Parts: sequence; structure tokens; C-alpha cells
Amino acid sequence: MCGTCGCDEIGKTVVLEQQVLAKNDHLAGHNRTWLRERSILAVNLMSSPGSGKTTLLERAIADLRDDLPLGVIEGDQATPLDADRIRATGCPAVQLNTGAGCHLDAGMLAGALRELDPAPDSMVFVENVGNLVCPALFDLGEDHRAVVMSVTEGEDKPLKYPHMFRTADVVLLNKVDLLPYLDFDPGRFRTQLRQVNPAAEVLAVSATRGDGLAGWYTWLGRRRRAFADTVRVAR
Ligand SMILES: Nc1nc2c(ncn2[C@@H]2O[C@H](COP(=O)(O)OP(=O)(O)OP(=O)(O)O)[C@@H](O)[C@H]2O)c(=O)[nH]1
Ligand SMILES: [Mg+2]
Repeated sequence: MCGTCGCDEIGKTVVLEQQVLAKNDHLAGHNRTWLRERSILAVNLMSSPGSGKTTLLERAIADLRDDLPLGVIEGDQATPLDADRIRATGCPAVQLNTGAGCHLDAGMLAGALRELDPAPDSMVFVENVGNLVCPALFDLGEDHRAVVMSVTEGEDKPLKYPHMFRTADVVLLNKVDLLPYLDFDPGRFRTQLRQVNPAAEVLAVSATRGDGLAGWYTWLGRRRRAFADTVRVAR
């Protein structure tokens, strides 16, 4: 109840938020079923703006395209720029623009998956809208969440944005080529991450120079094999 006028607007807002999240979770369940029926592994990439999500995708497409069919769904508030970058590599991409919205939701992803029409047994990367807050709350029906953090952002981000880092299966610590020029302590970052998420794997990478990318591809390969086993058992 509002302490100023006694109205119940605060209570109504909370109920509305719960309904929005419940509807999203329901649609995310449909996406998960849709993806599993086609044996498509979906990975949701989340980060602050500019951490290197699209650059990592461009590299992964170039490095993995002979072994694995890939598709990409790009989320930004505006512009087709990231989908254009992905298509320039020869990989199919669909761009979602959220306008004032700060995250993708499961309903948006459902439409984009049908437009992308990924091949069975392929992998779909979803690049979420760049920020460390809202995307964490919205399940898209993905199988895994990868949080990208660049060394220019400071070691304290897991403590300040715990919801985002708690939801990660893997954290890609990007731009390690810049470490010689920065006061960033990877050990302190790992300690702070452990406080909110003891289970997430941390991979130190440089999307531009290529450091650590083999480890990222090994991680994806392991997840892909485990996913294929799960889908096989369920059939
Ligand atoms: N030095 C260095 N720069 C990088 C690296 N990865 C990305 N960048 C640069 O960081 C800038 C942003 O990269 P993007 O890949 O566009 O970042 P993003 O996370 O997709 O950004 P948004 O989609 O806007 O959220 C570009 O200038 C990249 O060249 C890296 O490993 N090292
Ligand atoms: Mg991008």
C-alpha cells in the first residue's frame, strides 16, 4: 500500500510483474520443446554493451563453420548492425529490435526462431540486448547461458550484478589482450564471481587475438554432446 495516498498501485505493479514473468516462463517452455524436437542447442550470450559478444560470434562462426551448422539471433534496441555483421560471415541471422526494451523475451525469440528456421542438429546463438540487468530475468528457452565480461569493466561486476552472474553456466572473460594496460586482477575477479556463482566455468579469452578460444569451443562441444544424449534418451 502507498504510504502517501493509501492507493494499491505498488501492489498492482508487483502482481503485473509476476504475471509478465509467468507468461514469459510459459512461452520459454514452448521454445525449449520446439528446440529439443529439432535437436537444436541454443546458447544465450549476455553482457554489458561492447564486451565483445558479436566479435566472439564472428570468430566462432569462422572457426566452427566446417564442423557445425550455426544460426544467430541478434537483440539490440535499434539498428540491424549486428545481424549485418553476422550475415557478412555467411551465417544466417535474424535481428530483433526491442525499441525501449532492455532485454529479449521468450515471445520475441519464438518469432525469430521460426524466421531463422535453423537446421535440425544445429546450434543457435542468441545475442541478448547489452546490459547486465534485465536479460538475466527472462528465460528464453535456451539450454545454456554464457556471460561475457571484458577486463575493461572492473573486477566488481559479479558482486554488483549478482543476478546476471548467478545465472551463467560459463563466463567468458574477454579482451585479456588488454590486461598489460589495465589494473584488473583476474584472480580477484574469479574470487568475486565464486561468491555469487561457485559453479560457473571461467574462460579467459581474447576475441580479437584468439587467446583461449579453443577452450570455449571445447566447452561448446561438450555441451553439444551432452545435449544430443539428452535428446536421444527423451525420444
Ligand atoms: N582489444 C580487444 N577488443 C575487443 C575484443 N573483443 C571485442 N573487442 C572490441 O570491442 C568493441 C565492441 O565489440 P562488439 O563485439 O561489438 O561488442 P558487443 O558485446 O557485441 O556490443 P553490443 O552488441 O553493442 O552490446 C569492438 O571495437 C571490438 O573490436 C578483444 O578481445 N580485445
Ligand atoms: Mg553486439
